[in-house]
Amino acid sequence: MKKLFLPLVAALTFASPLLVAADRVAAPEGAKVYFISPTDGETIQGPVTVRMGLSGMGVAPAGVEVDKTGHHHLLVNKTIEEVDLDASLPFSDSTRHFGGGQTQASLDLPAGTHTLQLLFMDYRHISFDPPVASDVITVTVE
Ligand SMILES: [Cu+2]
Repeated sequence: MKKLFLPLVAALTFASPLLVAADRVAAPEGAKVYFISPTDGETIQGPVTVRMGLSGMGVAPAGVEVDKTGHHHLLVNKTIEEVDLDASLPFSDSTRHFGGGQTQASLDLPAGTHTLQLLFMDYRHISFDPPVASDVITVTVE
């Protein structure tokens, strides 16, 4: 057991991050993701309608591997600097996936000021290289 276990741990510890990092798919040149709505600084009443724009790439559902496609992710009160871009993005209220290929969503946010950022990722929920991410916008929900 010991003989088998130690090399396995060593392999996972040292090899795994390198393999994942090397595995990031290159983003097509000029690929862009951006908010159609809301706009930066907007004040909103009720649910926030998020319309996600994309150019230079196409949308495909999660799990479907097609060249130059991926699906939208929305970071709520979080930015890509706080995300491990080499790993599959976790599913949470602050890291939302639109794995069905949605380009629009209705978001219930508590009253107050929130930041939003779009991050377009591949069929495995892993970032492209360089990341295809929008500007960070700030919205106020009344
Ligand atoms: Cu995803």
